[in-house]
Amino acid sequence: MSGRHVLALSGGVGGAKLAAGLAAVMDPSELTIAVNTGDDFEHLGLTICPDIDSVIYALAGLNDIQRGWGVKDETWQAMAMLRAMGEEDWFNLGDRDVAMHLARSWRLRAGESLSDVTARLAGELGIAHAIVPMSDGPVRTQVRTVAGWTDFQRWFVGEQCGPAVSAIRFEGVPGALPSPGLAAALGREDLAAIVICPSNPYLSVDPILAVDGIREAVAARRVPLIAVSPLVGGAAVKGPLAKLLAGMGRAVGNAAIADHYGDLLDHLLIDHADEADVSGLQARGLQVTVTKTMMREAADRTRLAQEVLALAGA
Ligand code: FO1
Repeated sequence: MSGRHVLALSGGVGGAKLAAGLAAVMDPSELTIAVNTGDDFEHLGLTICPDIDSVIYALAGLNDIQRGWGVKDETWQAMAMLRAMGEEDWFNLGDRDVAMHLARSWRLRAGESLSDVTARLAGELGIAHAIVPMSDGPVRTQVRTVAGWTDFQRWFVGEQCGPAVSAIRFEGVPGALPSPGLAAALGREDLAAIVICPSNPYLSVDPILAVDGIREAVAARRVPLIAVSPLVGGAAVKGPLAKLLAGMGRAVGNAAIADHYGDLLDHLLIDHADEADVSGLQARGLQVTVTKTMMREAADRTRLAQEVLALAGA
């Protein structure tokens, strides 16, 4: 492999961990992290971009590991005050975290693009690597439950993923162009690999692939597409993936992940706990690496990143 650049596609928490691992072992010139913005929404007049925030906080070393989202050493005075004033309190904005949403929102309102705002805020927090939104246009994930179509965060946080999901759609596509950073990374002569971080295929990666031209560009690539499975031991590490699969009548296993990505996928990294999946995955022509995919410590993230890069030849 002659290329050196890696394009990583990431959702929130799990994806952000591998993205942080890649950033820890790669020069900023070698990595583009394109992030799902389907989870974004407007709340209390602020534009919240949860997956961009998760990636920025993870790379800046500011992420709260226990909670899984938001900033560490957080306090909640603003929420308490909002509650006292009878404002909506189903979505928690910490005192430190709210600064991110304030800074992003006024800059967007002043006419800056989401790409520019993201690059600026990440840079100010000391991040040298490129974190780019999948698109500068609004794309909003919605889920269909018995109650009808619901905005993603309303279901995910407001309803704690309770109601079963029968369909998912991404409002704004077609019509949302890839961000300049994502388009540039896909077009690079020195692209070595596309890496799908361990994020939810349906809720975090599909929105990225749904952006105008991205699925086609990824399908037409001349480089390997390497995914890290978001499943460990036949269960989702975090989030509603297992519930979504069950709702589709699918067993919670790597076969479902492989089926979902189909021909796009060349190589799947799975956890030791799922070793039994290897022969079935190989039988469908996939290359499979069995490793430790659970990332509890910084050392886990960098080791997994190194393994992915070795497979990419980058
Ligand atoms: N997740 C929660 O479960 N509860 C919250 O109150 C919450 C607030 C929140 C605020 C800012 C932010 O950037 C993320 C936040 N998240 C919260 C996480 C987020 O809803 C999800 O983890 C992602 O959208 C899924 O990737």
